[in-house]
Amino acid sequence: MGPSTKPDWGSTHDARGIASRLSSARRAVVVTHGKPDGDAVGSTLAIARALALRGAWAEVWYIGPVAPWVLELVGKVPRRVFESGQAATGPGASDAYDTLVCVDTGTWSQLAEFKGWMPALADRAVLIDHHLHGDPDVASTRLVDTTCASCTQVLSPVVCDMLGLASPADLPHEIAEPLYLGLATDTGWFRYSNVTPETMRLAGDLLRAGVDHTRLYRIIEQQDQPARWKLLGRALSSLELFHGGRVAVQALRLSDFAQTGADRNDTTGFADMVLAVASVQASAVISESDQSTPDAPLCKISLRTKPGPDAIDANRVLGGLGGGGHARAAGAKVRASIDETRRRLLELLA
Ligand SMILES: [Mn+2]
Repeated sequence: MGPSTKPDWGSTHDARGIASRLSSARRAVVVTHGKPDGDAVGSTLAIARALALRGAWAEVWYIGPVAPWVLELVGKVPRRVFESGQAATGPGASDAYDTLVCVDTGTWSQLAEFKGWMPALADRAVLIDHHLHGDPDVASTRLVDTTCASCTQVLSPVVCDMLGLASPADLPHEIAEPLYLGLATDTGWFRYSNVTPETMRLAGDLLRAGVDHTRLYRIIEQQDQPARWKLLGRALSSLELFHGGRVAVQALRLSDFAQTGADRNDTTGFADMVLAVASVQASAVISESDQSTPDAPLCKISLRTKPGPDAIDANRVLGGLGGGGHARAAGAKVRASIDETRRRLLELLA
């Protein structure tokens, strides 16, 4: 992921243009991808609070499940949480909202629950993202910067402009905190290859604005239940190396989840951990979906790859299975058994 990487669904506005558009909002609904992560939550909260400071009514609509820490950070921001996989009711083309803001995604596949009503608001939709791929018809007004490590990094000049501030260091704490949250989590707490001088400068400015980074780390990273670590034990026991040790695959069956009491979200980070093995260039976790049946098997792949001269493009590899994401982190869903999914993945990585 080099700084010259151009998104395939471009920006229509710059940060200033987006800020001026958002500054005229009166009633806004803010959405993001399902199972919102730190960047999705950080982006929604930062923009909702900036809109509120500008005198607008802004509410955040999440597609669950939401992790327990989410509600701790949401505070007083009005929010609704919809169930994953079920159409979420919305305002349609009504005048209830003059602005729709979509952050940290721009693909219909990640917004499926909202698809019944979102297209009717496309002409008053503002999209802010840092992903390489998206559907241009999600929003007519877009700011997409793939050189940014997080969506909150794309957002930070926008909220500064909305509030008339010269530097993120001047932001109120309630906005600096969610911006830092997105930056820290999407960079693996500033370890991933997407970290740039601009990332670190922004992090410094947000600390100057009063962010308590040790509090955020505790809230996000030190909340595991024992079941997750039991599941990790299963995942590591399943670890196999292929292609001369370059490719690592862990596999989790439905029974692993059932017997440990862990849930789907508990696999977060498992693929990354195995990149610690010297020979491994690509690390995958294949997990059987809870919608999988013997007749219609369904598996989820999560792929992480190491940066460097021999870097494998995870987005390109999983594109071959109908998935995608970033160069170093991507995902896919495959209608096949674990064994067949592994076979197809290894073929693409050969
Ligand atoms: Mn993100």
